[in-house]
Amino acid sequence: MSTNESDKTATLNKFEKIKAEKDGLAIKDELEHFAQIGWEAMEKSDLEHRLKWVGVFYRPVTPGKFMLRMRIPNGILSSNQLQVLAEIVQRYGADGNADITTRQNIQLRGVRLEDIPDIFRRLDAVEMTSVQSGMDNVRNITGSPVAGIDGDELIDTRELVQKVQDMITNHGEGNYTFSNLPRKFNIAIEGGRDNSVHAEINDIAFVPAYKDGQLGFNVLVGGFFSAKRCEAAVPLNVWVAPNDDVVDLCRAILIVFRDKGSRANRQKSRLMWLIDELGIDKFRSMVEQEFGRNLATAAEKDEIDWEKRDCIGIYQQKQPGLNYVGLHVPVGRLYAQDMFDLAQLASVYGSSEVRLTVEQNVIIPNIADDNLQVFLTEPLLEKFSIKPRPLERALVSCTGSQFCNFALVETKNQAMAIAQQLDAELDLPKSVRIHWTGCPNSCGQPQVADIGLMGTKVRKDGKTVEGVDLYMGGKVGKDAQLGTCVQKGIPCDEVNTVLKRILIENFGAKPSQQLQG
Ligand code: SRM
Ligand code: SF4
Repeated sequence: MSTNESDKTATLNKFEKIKAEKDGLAIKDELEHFAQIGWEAMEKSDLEHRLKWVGVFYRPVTPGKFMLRMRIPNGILSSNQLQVLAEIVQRYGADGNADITTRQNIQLRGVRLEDIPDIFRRLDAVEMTSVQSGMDNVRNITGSPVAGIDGDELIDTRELVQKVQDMITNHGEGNYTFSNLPRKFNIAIEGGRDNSVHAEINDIAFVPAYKDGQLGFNVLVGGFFSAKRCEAAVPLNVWVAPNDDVVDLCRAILIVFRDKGSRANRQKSRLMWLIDELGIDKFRSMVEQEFGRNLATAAEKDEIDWEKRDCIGIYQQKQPGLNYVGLHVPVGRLYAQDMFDLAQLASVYGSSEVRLTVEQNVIIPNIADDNLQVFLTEPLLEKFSIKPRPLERALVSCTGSQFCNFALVETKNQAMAIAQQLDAELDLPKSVRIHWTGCPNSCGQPQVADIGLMGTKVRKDGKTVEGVDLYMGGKVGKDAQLGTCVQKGIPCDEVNTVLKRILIENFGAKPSQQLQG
């Protein structure tokens, strides 16, 4: 080893050393063996880290019951695929459930390691994969949840998202070219003007824009949240046509990140840190070199003003006579029976397709006008409403302490209980987006919410109790901006009172007529 190389190795962080010893993806050939020896006999670095390269997450909170993070490109899956996921969680009885994630994805819970080879065979049979969904890989790629069915859409993102995923994962087989990035990486492709994917919080975001009359994408780079720093993505000053150039540009950016990104301090390894180090112009020219041809400069920003939509409720599609219906799934939590029911509803009334949103909800597309009224009488719609109350409607929550060992607070149950109570106590002119996140990692994206709540520990009456830091001012869609922390350390048992005051003072809430009467 040369001096330079040994210097480089000396500065590698713990995770880089683990990856240097054995690429995380190599684990995919050892799964049968692990299933036989059991998780207790596995080497720690394989158990706690490398399994994440195939989407299998060891949960210290529930040892032996693993989480399986899928890849669901553009958040679209067939009834058949959803049914297979339902069968997997059903097998685990009370331990089995699933969460729709803030990346339009699904995570399964309760999974046993000994079942993984069988589960992977079943996923393979329905063309699903969980490969490279954790650790230093590209996460689920998000796209417009109403791609191909929205009358106002600009670009149908479905095929592009799939192609980018196929390039990165080698069609779901796993791809060593991108299995050792310096850090996690997020890609989003927006197809409308309402920024349904929160473009600006992704490492690469494609945002529709006209250049010389042609529709394509402006490209933003470097958006991310971390405990140390949160940044909105910045313009790369690039416009690409909505074709394979999107795939090639992702490849080029990933290669520059892979080869030049910092592997020393893990808190400073996301793409934005590299952009800072190089400057955006140098970064752009390195990407262009890797891209192999000239990149067009960005198009003028499109000035059409659209409000962010949540897609809950009934909407006519661009296809005459067809509708999509958005169902509210409280904090994204699904049980096996819910998944079977959703799959069945989509088959009976729609086109056997189910879609997910980054707000952790579900859309069933392609319901004919004639079937709509009967569909609306289905019992599942009592649980997954098309008309939730204003606070429940826009509630988002990360996993929290029920399953996540980083969590400083319980999130999902608490978020629901408080939203339901405030919905009962207040009349709101419109829904207010409240996002809960259990720790500063910000998986629940409190910085994009009207009101964000980030878990923390607080001293109250001489005791350490669960609390939150309060974020406000997050704006999505046009003129998106990140919210900032406005109040620190609110004990959880005081959150209700604090939110009530804010909702009345800032969001036009009034004490409920029913309560007054
Ligand atoms: Fe996240 C780590 C859950 C979206 C930032 N995230 C984790 C882990 C894997 C930590 C762990 O091992 O326990 C959590 C798994 C808990 C569990 O059992 O579910 C976890 N993150 C989630 C999910 C499930 C939250 C949710 O309830 O929806 C989301 C899964 C998305 C997916 O399908 O892939 C999720 N995480 C996000 C987002 C939001 C987004 O992508 O829009 C962010 C902020 C955006 C970003 O990454 O820039 C996010 N997660 C993090 C971070 C901080 C990253 C950093 O650069 O420091 C960590 C910790 C880390 O990577 O070191 C983390
Ligand atoms: Fe876990 Fe923290 Fe992410 Fe919530 S924000 S899922 S508590 S890592």
